[in-house]
Amino acid sequence: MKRGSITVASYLAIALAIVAPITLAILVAYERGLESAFDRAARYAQDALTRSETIADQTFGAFAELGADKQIAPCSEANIQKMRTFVLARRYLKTVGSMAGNWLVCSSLGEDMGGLYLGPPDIVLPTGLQVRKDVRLPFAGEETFQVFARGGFVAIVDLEQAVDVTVASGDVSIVAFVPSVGLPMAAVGSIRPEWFERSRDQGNGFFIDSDHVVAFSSSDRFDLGTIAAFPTVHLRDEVIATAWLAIPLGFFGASLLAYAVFQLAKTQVSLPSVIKAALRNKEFHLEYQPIVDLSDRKWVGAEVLLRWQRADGEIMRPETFISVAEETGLIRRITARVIELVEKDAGTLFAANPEFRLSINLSASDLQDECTPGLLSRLVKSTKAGPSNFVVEATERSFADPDIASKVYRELREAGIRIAIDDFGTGYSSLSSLEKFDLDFLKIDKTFIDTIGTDAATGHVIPHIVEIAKSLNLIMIAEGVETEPQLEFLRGLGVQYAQGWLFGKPMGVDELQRRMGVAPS
Ligand code: G
Ligand code: G
Ligand code: MN
Repeated sequence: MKRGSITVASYLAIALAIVAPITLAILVAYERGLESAFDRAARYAQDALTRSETIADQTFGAFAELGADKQIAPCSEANIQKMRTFVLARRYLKTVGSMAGNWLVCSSLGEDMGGLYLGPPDIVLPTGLQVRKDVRLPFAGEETFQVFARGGFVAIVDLEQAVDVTVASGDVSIVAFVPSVGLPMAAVGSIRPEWFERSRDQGNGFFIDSDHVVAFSSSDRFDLGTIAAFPTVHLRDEVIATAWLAIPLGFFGASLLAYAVFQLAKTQVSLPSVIKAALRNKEFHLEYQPIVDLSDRKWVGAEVLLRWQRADGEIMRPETFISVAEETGLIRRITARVIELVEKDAGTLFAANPEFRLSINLSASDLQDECTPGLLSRLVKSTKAGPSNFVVEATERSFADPDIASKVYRELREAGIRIAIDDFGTGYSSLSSLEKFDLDFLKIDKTFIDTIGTDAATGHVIPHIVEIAKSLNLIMIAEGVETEPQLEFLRGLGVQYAQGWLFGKPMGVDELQRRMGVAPS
């Protein structure tokens, strides 16, 4: 990624870090609000249904009780007494009685109530139940009642009690109705006719109808259903109530995230200037990891590894800064510094061991930089070493575009410096592009060495890599060898050199010097 796009990306990331948690908080608040509004409406509908079912139980219970003994005359003193005790114990029943035609003949209120004309039923339900709605009784003033009759008996109830449930606000509408005929029996508030349609034959449920939260319940014992509804303004209130909690949490999450992204972006953006300061302050040094000959374990060379120790003691690994250095062109100065540092160490190394080989890592852009061969030629001259004392390591990626790499490559060749393909097998280069170059070494990547002796899928790759190396006439160096069995396996395949913790970790030049003297031969 280029510097500019990193900055844009980090602004986007910060914006996202702020917007995402808050949006999430609002969504959560809405979900919660909706849930609690539906819960509330469902509770009202269920409450009304329970009451309605009790009323139905008491009504049908009365019919069964009064008609139980066919021997007793319906309006006998004994039966009227029975009616009285029955009503007394039934909360929703006002009166029960006996009917003839549309006349109430007698009732629990006494014989004197006989001869009250109730009028024809408003509707007769499929079950044979006659329903008279809003009936006035002479002694009850303005109050209206519902009259149910079947088989010559009548139950007079106050159905308003069914929908008289405790509610949290004055604008709740509740209706108890007969689903089979869509007949409302008792209601508070206003009910839209289409709600009956939507709630019929569906058990329990809820929906939002433009500006109302609606819940419905239906009885599985009676032809009875209830609907409760209230305006969605309450939903908004619930959402706002939840949002008061969720949004601050969202803000908190947002600021944490934004801070983290900002810090990350800052180190990314400021890394180039920190690298420049590190170059000025000489914070870079080198370590050397021995490369051994597998036939006798002799230390024949070393890979030069760059280390950056910051003022606070923190060691920065090349992975963290090489790519940024490449993007910003700072790699040129870093490579120049590496060569400068090698120049200082090389003299003593070669004096003790003239055949010793130093491998210097070059990045892909070093291989496109026309100054690189010059830098290396000067190194060869100033160390009074031969060109074969130096190897440059470049990844497969560096050779991916033969046209770009070839000029620097040719000059290095001409100077007699040898070239290794680093991390072989992990890049994307095609073999045909590698074939265009005449190279010297192939470094088998540690990921393949790790699979030796395991049954990982990539475990069978090494023999193929060895084939490729042999066909391209390349000397092999295995990287990251940690165990004797790995060493034996590689030696068996004809791999000539290796590098790894089995022989030595990266170390300072003094330690390298000292241990070279005592290395096994
Ligand atoms: O040992 P270390 O973890 O530092 O190696 C990590 C990677 O960094 C290796 O792939 C190595 O090739 C790369 N590297 C180490 N030193 C240098 C250097 O001086 N220049 C470049 N371009 N890459 C290096
Ligand atoms: O340039 P290259 O990609 O080969 O870098 C080698 C890296 O591998 C360095 O970071 C070095 O410290 C690391 N390394 C070298 N030998 C071993 C080893 O035997 N085991 C492990 N775990 N790492 C190693
Ligand atoms: Mn390397």
